[in-house]
Amino acid sequence: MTLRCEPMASLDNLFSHISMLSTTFLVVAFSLVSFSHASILTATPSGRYQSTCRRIANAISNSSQVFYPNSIQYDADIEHAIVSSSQVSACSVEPGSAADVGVILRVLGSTRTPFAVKGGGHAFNPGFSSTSGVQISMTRFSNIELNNATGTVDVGSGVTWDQVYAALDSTGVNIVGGRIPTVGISGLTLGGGYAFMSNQYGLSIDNMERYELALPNGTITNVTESNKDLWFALRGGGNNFGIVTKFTYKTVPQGQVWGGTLNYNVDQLDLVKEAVLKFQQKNDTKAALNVPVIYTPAGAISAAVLFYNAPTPAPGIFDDFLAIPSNQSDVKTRSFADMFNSLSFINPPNTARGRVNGVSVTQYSSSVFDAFVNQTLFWGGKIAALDPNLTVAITLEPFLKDVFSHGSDSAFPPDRSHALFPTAVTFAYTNTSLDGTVSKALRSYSDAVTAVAVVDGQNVSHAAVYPNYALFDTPLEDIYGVNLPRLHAIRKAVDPKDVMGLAGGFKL
Ligand SMILES: Cc1cc2nc3c(=O)[nH]c(=O)nc-3n(C[C@H](O)[C@H](O)[C@H](O)COP(=O)(O)OP(=O)(O)OC[C@H]3O[C@@H](n4cnc5c(N)ncnc54)[C@H](O)[C@@H]3O)c2cc1C
Ligand SMILES: *[C@@H]1O[C@H](CO)[C@@H](O)[C@H](O)[C@H]1NC(C)=O
Ligand SMILES: *[C@@H]1O[C@H](CO)[C@@H](O)[C@H](O)[C@H]1NC(C)=O
Ligand SMILES: *[C@@H]1O[C@H](CO)[C@@H](O)[C@H](O)[C@H]1NC(C)=O
Ligand SMILES: *[C@@H]1O[C@H](CO)[C@@H](O)[C@H](O)[C@H]1NC(C)=O
Ligand SMILES: *[C@@H]1O[C@H](CO)[C@@H](O)[C@H](O)[C@H]1NC(C)=O
Ligand SMILES: *[C@@H]1O[C@H](CO)[C@@H](O)[C@H](O)[C@H]1NC(C)=O
Ligand SMILES: *[C@@H]1O[C@H](CO)[C@@H](O)[C@H](O)[C@H]1NC(C)=O
Ligand SMILES: *[C@@H]1O[C@H](CO)[C@@H](O)[C@H](O)[C@H]1NC(C)=O
Ligand SMILES: *[C@@H]1O[C@H](CO)[C@@H](O)[C@H](O)[C@H]1NC(C)=O
Ligand SMILES: CC(=O)N[C@H]1CO[C@H](CO)[C@@H](O)[C@@H]1O
Repeated sequence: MTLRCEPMASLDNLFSHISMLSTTFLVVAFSLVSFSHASILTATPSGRYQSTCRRIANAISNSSQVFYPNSIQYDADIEHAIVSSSQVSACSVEPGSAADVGVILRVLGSTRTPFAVKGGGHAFNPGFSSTSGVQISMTRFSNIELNNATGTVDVGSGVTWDQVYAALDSTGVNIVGGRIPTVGISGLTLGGGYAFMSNQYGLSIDNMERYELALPNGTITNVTESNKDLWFALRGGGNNFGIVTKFTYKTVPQGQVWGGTLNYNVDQLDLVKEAVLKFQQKNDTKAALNVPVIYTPAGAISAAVLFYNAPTPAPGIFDDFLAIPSNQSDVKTRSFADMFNSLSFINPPNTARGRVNGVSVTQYSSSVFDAFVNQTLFWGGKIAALDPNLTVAITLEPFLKDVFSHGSDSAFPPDRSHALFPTAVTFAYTNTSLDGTVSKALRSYSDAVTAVAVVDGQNVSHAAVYPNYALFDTPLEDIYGVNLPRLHAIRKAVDPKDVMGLAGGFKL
């Protein structure tokens, strides 16, 4: 059965959403209009890689195409979720077959041309899926195919999670993946994949059947559990081992869910903290909780995204959150796709610049919660003085202690014996001179919270940072830990000419 992809409607964003509800906090008046990044970026394309572009155009089949600046396709291909992740490339290419991805990799490798691979384009780190060389966009890999007999879904690597959930809506099954619309399946799955259903089934990488992969030398192969090394490496190892053209996920049963968002005002933070502390004592695999905390000049405001994987939650599980006075609630029984689509407001507008870092802790204790709030207010205040458009938004995401017990050894996480709460800290801003300042702030933020967690007794001074949240200069040891030597060895064997080293990312 082939399912149709539904395009997403244009998105609201978290901060304007909350502002609409509580007009006192109109601190973040982001425009909701989306722009093509080509019209924002000022650089002109380098002439340097034009011969590579032409060689690719001559080598690919008619299912694929090369595009140049001043075309609609080129603009779409270099576009990212935030503007600081977009770059002016010499050309873009939209491969239409796995074989052509192999052809393209061979040309790029033999000419040593810098390139980038873009799935959903949600990387916040500059250069991770953008380049001044050849921009590859996987957009033509758009198929979503459910095979209910084998309990698997094939998903093309250009697909985004909203398209997946729309296609699987009312099929009675689902796959374990992203929580926010427009994020790509590719980057999320290659880095790990924290999901609403992770307490029940693990990460996205714990629910894989197969990868169709264009190896760095251009050969197309299927990677399954029987390929010991690549199976290990692809689950968390990012874009180091080739370009994935198709992900085959195992399905899980899916009925109606219960959930939605509660928005709280400034003065409710103590109650939110108490509720978070109590929630972490519970042990229900069907329950998931995300708590955004957002900087405003008047203090930190918070929200609670509640999720229960059944039409009715277990008695009492979310009562503490429901009891806190809230300005708005859309918590109800609904389809999974409807719950998911209601969270599109968490995306920053695509005109913003942005940086994210992950802070891994094993518990949101009282002092760790306070440290997150303090750092959010401290850096929010400092940087808002340089950019009134700043938003600082973090998301607390507690999981059960055994969240990593649902899968086998993988590149990430390096230690599956206990949970790490990955905690995304996001800065979105428009002042173009602040990139370095914000990166420094994020490092300092992370160090400060980690120090408090260590004092709290948490063994996190070298806890693995989630690769999909980690700031670009995070040392590889702090992501892959004890797995690093094995990953280096696999990378050398699979990519002796370091072709994937021509693309940005956490490079092994
Ligand atoms: C609003 C928001 C919500 C998020 N929610 C979640 C969440 O719920 N759970 C979670 O775990 N993470 C989440 N993330 C983090 C997310 O997993 C990463 O941003 C991820 O990198 C996005 O994947 P992408 O395909 O959209 O990004 P891209 O920028 O396209 O790619 C990211 C990386 O993957 C590489 N890549 C992309 N496609 C391929 C391919 N086909 N083959 C090889 N390499 C490839 C790129 O080269 C790049 O290095 C969220 C991020 C944002 C911004
Ligand atoms: C693409 O090429 C194939 C042969 O390789 C041909 O059969 C097909 O008609 C071509 N399609 C288009 C749109 O040109
Ligand atoms: C797929 O299988 C599940 C049981 O595993 C069933 O509930 C569902 O109705 C099936 N869906 C379709 C579209 O056949
Ligand atoms: C990968 O596996 C699928 C499904 O079994 C098969 O159709 C495809 O031909 C395989 N591809 C390669 C390159 O072996
Ligand atoms: C959680 O519940 C499961 C059984 O449902 C049990 O095996 C596990 O030990 C419990 N964990 C904690 C921390 O209570
Ligand atoms: C808040 O953060 C600042 C900056 O890191 C630090 O100097 C201060 O001690 C922190 N306050 C508390 C109460 O932790
Ligand atoms: C942008 O940030 C710089 C510091 O990096 C600051 O000097 C400048 O005043 C800021 N611009 C505006 C318009 O606030
Ligand atoms: C803030 O946003 C407004 C409106 O988009 C813009 O005009 C202004 O230049 C931005 N300020 C900074 C410091 O970037
Ligand atoms: C602490 O964490 C490190 C990984 O960061 C691990 O190697 C070590 O075994 C842990 N120590 C204890 C006592 O759990
Ligand atoms: C390509 O790389 C794979 C994996 O290392 C290897 O098995 C294969 O022989 C290589 N193919 C060619 C043509 O070199
Ligand atoms: C319950 C609650 O927090 N209500 C707030 C909703 O927003 C308005 C406007 O900001 C506040 O005045 C209320 O206190």
